Amino acid sequence: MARITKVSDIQTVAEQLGRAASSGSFLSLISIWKGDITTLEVDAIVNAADERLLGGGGVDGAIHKAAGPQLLEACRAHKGCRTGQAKITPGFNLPAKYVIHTVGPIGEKPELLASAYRESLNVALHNNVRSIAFPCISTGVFGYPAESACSVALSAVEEWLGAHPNTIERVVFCMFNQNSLCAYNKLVSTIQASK
Ligand code: AR6
Repeated sequence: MARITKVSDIQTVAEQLGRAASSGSFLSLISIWKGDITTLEVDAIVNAADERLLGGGGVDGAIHKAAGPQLLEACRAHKGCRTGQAKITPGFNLPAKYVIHTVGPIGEKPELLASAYRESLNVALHNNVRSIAFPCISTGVFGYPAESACSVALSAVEEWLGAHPNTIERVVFCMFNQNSLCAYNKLVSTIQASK
């Protein structure tokens, strides 16, 4: 069994930067964390699925494997999910309580990618989720370049959190490879410099 990481053990970006961000500010609500999303103990992890919601490779395959076969049954009941939308299931054997399944675009389509982040957060809000972890949606099999995907992801989440204060307490951006981690860190430095 892989080691489980609790959200309370993950530093916020504000903490990582060693700066006193006012509570509720964007940098105090987000974390950049490197590792396997299936090992995170958060209220919800997000799955980068496809429109059929029947499992697949990449993070989708890893989540189904760790959650167990009940996840596929729960997904079937949803009868698919449109690109840019999101659906929720229990997490079954995962340390996360829920899985929010979203479908990112194939290729570089920023509006649909932003929608996948926003709709996942909307579904989270309606299910009283306080902590949520995202993988780098669309940047694997779906071929979205990591740097531009990170930029869309951070803007969409910042905008959503700004519009929904005092709701979700932590958004973890889960990086599985060095490429995505570098892209995120670069962007966070830019955000930090501009605030
Ligand atoms: N934890 C966190 N991130 C991961 C993990 C993991 N265990 N495994 C991979 N990643 P991808 P997509 C990262 O291809 O591009 C599936 O077959 C990976 O390094 O999983 O949205 C679905 O069924 C990359 O940065 O998703 C769809 O058919 C990111 O997750 C299709 O792939 C996304 O890569 C969706 O493609």
